[in-house]
Amino acid sequence: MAAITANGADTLVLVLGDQLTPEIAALKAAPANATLVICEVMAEATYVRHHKKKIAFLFSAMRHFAAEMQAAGRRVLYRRLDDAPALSTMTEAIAHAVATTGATTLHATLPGEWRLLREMEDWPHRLGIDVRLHEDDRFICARSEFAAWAEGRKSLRMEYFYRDMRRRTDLLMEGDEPAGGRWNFDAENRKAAPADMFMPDVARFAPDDMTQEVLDLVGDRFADHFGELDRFWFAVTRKDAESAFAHFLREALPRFGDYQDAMQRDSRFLYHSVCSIYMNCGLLDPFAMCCAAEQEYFAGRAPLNAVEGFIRQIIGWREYVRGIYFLRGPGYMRENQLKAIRPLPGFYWTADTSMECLRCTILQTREEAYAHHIQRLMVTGLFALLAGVDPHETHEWYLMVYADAYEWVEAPNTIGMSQFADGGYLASKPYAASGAYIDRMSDYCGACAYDVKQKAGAKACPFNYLYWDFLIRNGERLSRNPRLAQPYRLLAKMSDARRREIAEDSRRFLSSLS
Ligand code: FAD
Ligand code: DLZ
Ligand code: SF4
Repeated sequence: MAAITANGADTLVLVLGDQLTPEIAALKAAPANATLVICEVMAEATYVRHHKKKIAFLFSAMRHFAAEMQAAGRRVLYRRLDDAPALSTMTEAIAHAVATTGATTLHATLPGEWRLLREMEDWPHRLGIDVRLHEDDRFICARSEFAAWAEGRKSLRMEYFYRDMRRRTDLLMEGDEPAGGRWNFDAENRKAAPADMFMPDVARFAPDDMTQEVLDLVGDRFADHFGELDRFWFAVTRKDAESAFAHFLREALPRFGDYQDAMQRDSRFLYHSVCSIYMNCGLLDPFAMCCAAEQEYFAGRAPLNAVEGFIRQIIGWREYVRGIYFLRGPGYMRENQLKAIRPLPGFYWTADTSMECLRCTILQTREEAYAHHIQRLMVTGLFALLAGVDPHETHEWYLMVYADAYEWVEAPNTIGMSQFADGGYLASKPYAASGAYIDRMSDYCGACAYDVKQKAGAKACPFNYLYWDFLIRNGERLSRNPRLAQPYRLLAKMSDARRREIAEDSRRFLSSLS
């Protein structure tokens, strides 16, 4: 698709790579003859060095979106990465668009990262244009509404926020009561998957010519970024993303709840939707997805524990973490209340480790730019937490390696939920566990060089001693947490010899990482 020059329009509408929604706020607010500006820029692909598949996915989805908007009669100014003159930042791209069109007004929708918001706030002054920034109404809860909900609360637990969202959306409600008499069916959603169970595959789409062109570009220009480009199967249009979601409703939703926390070596997606990629860039509408899932329950095609669990992840967790991100401000990404300073181990990039759970999850991440929630939280996240890895490094890793990662959703999950670096603002206790958790929920341990049943020594599963070492190391900060009372009681009864053994195993193992 050739770049198109706009003539004379005095209004631009910026559509970012994660705003590919025809009804996005800025497009609704601007006049119909305004020029859409969509730009591939180096700075957005490299402010962290994103996974190759993530860049290819977004560039291809942006190009397809631009073509659709043009076909629908909209005027589009599309900049490809290699278009001349070379422009490397969003500010430079907008300055160029302003200069070539003579525009005086720019409509934009609130970006999902503080970094870009700060850059945009400078545009009226730097570029001499009137910038009209609109709230992103693809989210159910506006930033101001979340702030009002949070105001004066001692603790911001997701569960209470979620109940309000259920009432507000009327999803799975029977009058004022939750369907089935309970708000949350999570207790039923913790089954391990049997080895011989049928697993549906994710919906896969062959790259068309436009995607192939982008794959060549990314392979050439981002060759040294993490991740593999082969076997690219993501949907890059709304139509295909909708059919991927329909495939999930049909094939996987009924068992989504039961096996939500399960992990399997040979099944990378289990019963997950693999739709965050599409939702987060605007190809799918989260609320419409929840309504469609609710219909599956009403029609008797999916059980309540599955449908409630799915809806909770979206109107609960997804909205809640965004609220936290904007409430806590740009300093949140630097929080480090456990004072963890270890560099991220090199195997997070190479998958070269004898710990099978980490090896499989990182390998999958390298190949797919996807891992499901429990792999992120209870494998890579758990290891970084227990090993005391600098949370900012961990945060940047997650932001780089997953195709669905934008700071508004990634940072609260990493800094708050996974690394407890905000000291418990988001989570009531750290997600710390020994190898027994991974053994119960996965088939990784049977194929591992370490023994999950051994507690000490060179063969023992490292999670088993690192768990206790983490609790001992952070005793001053964590031992008064009521939700950790039981492990700290056990620790109080532990012999000095056993404590020395834990310290020695941990020291030996952790020093081998560097
Ligand atoms: P499913 O299991 O099918 O869940 C359905 C949907 O619920 C997801 O598509 C997603 O939109 C939403 N959802 C589920 N859990 C969460 C959550 N904790 N926070 C927000 N939304 C949620 N999710 C991202 O979208 N982008 C990220 O960058 C991201 N980084 C994460 C980092 C860490 C350390 C952890 C622990 C979690 C992170 N998550 C992130 C949340 C979650 O892991 C992903 O949303 C999920 O794995 C996406 O896969 P799926 O679409 O198959 O999800
Ligand atoms: C992630 C990303 C990448 C890789 N490239 C672009 C791009 O070239 N142009 C663009 O508009 N957006 C891109 N994005 C998404 C932005 O980084 C995202 O909009 C901000 O981080 C705010 O969420
Ligand atoms: Fe992971 Fe430990 Fe199991 Fe190995 S034994 S797969 S390191 S939990």
